[in-house]
Amino acid sequence: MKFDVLTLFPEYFEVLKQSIIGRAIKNGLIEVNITNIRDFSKDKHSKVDDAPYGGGAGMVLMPNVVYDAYKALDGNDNPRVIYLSPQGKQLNQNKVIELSKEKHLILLCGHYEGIDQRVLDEIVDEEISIGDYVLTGGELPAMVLIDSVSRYVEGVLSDDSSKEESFSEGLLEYPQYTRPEEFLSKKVPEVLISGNHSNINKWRRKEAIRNTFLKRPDLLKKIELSEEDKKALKEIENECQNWFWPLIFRN
Ligand code: 4FV
Repeated sequence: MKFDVLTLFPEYFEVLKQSIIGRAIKNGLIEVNITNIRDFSKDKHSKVDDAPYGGGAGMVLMPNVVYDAYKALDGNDNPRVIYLSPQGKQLNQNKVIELSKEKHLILLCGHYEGIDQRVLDEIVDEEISIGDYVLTGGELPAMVLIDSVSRYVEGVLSDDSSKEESFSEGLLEYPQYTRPEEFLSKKVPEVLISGNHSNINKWRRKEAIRNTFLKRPDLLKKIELSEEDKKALKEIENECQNWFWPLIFRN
């Protein structure tokens, strides 16, 4: 999978050379090319931004430098152009999985007040946001997208942990434990050291439902629960009732 990034701050992406993504790049599983938009400024001072027509605060990235940087990329394999912006649809696991099926993504990183609308209309296929807050630039969102999408590229993750994780089935994850068996006089749940894998899976499914019920009940509405899940959810609701009401009516 190939990522082309158009940015004014290529140094931002040095961190991608670390850890799992760094190894995936070294092993040729993914390719990340960083293009500095400023290299396409024909201005003697490498100017890339200008004041907004109509007045107002801040500066706007000029259309021609962005367009020339884009045109310099190889577009033979019909790349999908994504503009990272707060106006985009929010990135979620389903979108991540969808994008991981693409061969070539071009990620356009904004800065200042944004980019001239005419070049966006000309080259952008899709706008994606990583959340309803304003950042100083699109670089961090681009890295969030590269990291989350690369995890679905075959071979990037050593084991198939991407298959069973938060949001993979629309549920949050179950709690994890590892050695030591006792920590601050807290023991690991018995079932996890029982070796009985069907009980372990049942327990993990129930705890995933519990976490989702307590932390993201909105997700529960979006997924199809099995009869066993519904039974587990009922038990969880009752358990919550048992500690909730006494709390409310404690004298
Ligand atoms: C952003 C976001 C974001 C807006 C102005 C860059 C900044 C500046 N991008 N998800 N949230 N972008 O805040 O994607 O151009």
